[in-house]
Parts: sequence; C-alpha cells; structure tokens
Amino acid sequence: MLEKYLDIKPEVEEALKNREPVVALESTIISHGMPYPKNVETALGVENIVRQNGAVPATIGILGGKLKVGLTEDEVEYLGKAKNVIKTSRRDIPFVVSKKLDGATTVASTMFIAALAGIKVFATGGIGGVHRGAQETFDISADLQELAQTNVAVVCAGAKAILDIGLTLEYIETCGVPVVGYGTDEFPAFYTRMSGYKVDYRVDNAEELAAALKTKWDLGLDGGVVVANPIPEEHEMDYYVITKAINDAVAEAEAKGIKGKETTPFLLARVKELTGGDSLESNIALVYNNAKVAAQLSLELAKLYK
Ligand code: PSU
Ligand code: MN
Repeated sequence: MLEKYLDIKPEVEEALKNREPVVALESTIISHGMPYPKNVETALGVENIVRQNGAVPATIGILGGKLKVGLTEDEVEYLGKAKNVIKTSRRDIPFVVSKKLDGATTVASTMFIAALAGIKVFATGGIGGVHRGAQETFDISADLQELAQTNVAVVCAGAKAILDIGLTLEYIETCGVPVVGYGTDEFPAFYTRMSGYKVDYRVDNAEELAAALKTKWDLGLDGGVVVANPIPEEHEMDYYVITKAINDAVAEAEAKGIKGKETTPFLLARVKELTGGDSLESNIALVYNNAKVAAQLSLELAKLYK
C-alpha cells in the first residue's frame, strides 16, 4: 500500500535494508529557506558531508505527488529553482500527493516521511516553533507537534530568535520532547551559540546520545528529540547585528500583515537582506555542522539497531 506513495532512491533503500546509517534532509530549506543558487549548492554540500562522515544522505521532498526519499541532483536543482513548489507541512501532504503536485517538506513533514521510510536521524538548520506574539496569533509551527509523536532525532542549531525561544522550549516540554545540547549546556539561538536558556540534557558524543534515543524508543516513549548543536564559533554572528536585523524583520512582517505559512519564509529572507547576506553564510556553516553530527549519530544508532 505504501509503495503507491513512497519512492525511495535505490541507494537509500539498499542502506535501509542493510540497517546502514542514513540521514534525512529537508527541502523547505532549499525552496523557501535560502535563495538560488546558494540553496542548491548548500543542499548538495550537505549531502557530501553526510557521505564523508560515513552515512547515506536522503533529501526528502514531494515530486508529482510522490513522497521522494532521496532526491537526485537534478531534482534538488529543480526544487531550488522552481517557483510553484508548495511549502508542505503535515496538513498539506494528502492534498499535494493526491493532486500530484510538487512540495518542499518542512521539518514536520520530513520527519513524518523519514519515519515512514525507517530513517531515525534528520539534519536541518533550525526548527520551527512558537512565534513571537503567539499569545495573540496562536502561530505555533506544526514542527513541534510532529516532534511530539514521530520517532526521529532532529539535529539543528537551536531556534532562531524570529521565534519566542522561551515559549518554544516550554511548548516542547509540554510535548514530552527532550532538548539535548550537543557539547553545550545552553540552547543555541541559531546564528549565535547562546540564547540565555538551558537545555534539558547535555551530551558530549554521539554514542551517549544514541544510547538515550534507543532507550526512549525501546520504552515506547514515542516522539522525537531536539539535538541542539551550536554554530561553530568562527561562524557565529555578532549578537547586536543579528538581534537588530531580526527585530526589524519581525516589525516589518507585522506592519505588512504577513501571516500563517508565509511568516517564516518572509522573516528568513528579510534577515538575510538586512545583514547584507552575512546571515546566509552563517546559516550554511551551521547546516554543514549539523550534517556532520547527524551522520555520526546515525552511525552510532545503526550499531545499536544491527
Ligand atoms: N527555520 C529556519 N530555516 C528554515 C525553516 C525554519 O531557520 O528553513 C523552515 C523549516 O522547513 C521549518 C519551517 O520546518 O521553516 C517552519 O515553518 P512554519 O513556521 O510555517 O511551520
Ligand atoms: Mn506558523
């Protein structure tokens, strides 16, 4: 039945069959998170880093209504360039699929599809979360509800301050999802290593993390884990520069009446413009760093699930 919907790239299928390490990657970051051609360059660069670290990359997206697990280079290029690709979160999947459309998957839908295929580790830049002003707007990303129910570890650089980081962490706690600092006690704020908020647990290597994940899932504690991996120091942004850009972008979004699924892409694009492109360079560096950690984690998990 699932074969009707799922299209797994042979290399990925082979690795999954042999219980070898595989790392899922999302595609909204390609279509709505970064401009062309940097988006395509980054997506392919991330795949290379996963490979160099001994795992098989599987970039996930929806093409012609097929849930693709492992995009080819041409398909990544297509998603990076095309204008009509739908930002697809959990609620959108049945419609994008049944209408045979093209969709770029968010953290939520990438987790869902990764789990369908049997992939346990996923690398991205930042997760969605509770937006600033959510007390009024109720704007809370479906990524958080997905983390509550889908058994995939998400390696990210924390959450951007376009979100309310404190409320995001509270909501994640309500979902029963652990927030783990990778080599840090503090939850990172994407462009910077510090946010002023602590993580729930700190791990200092992939082995320790894999053991906790296996235990979680063995016990039937369904749901994901946020693995918060801070941006490398040399790529960190200046706190004041990035804070101003984010505050200005958030104010602009409000003034323009930007709402719903447009909010995150609007803010990402504006922050990039307001920092003269510097934020994009940091963004790329932290995604690469997450790909490395995700690959290491997938290797350790593969040993435990052999
Ligand atoms: N945050 C980032 N970069 C991104 C996204 C979030 O720093 O590219 C994307 C991810 O795909 C994430 C989605 O799942 O935005 C969240 O969108 P929303 O807030 O509409 O759920
Ligand atoms: Mn939203």
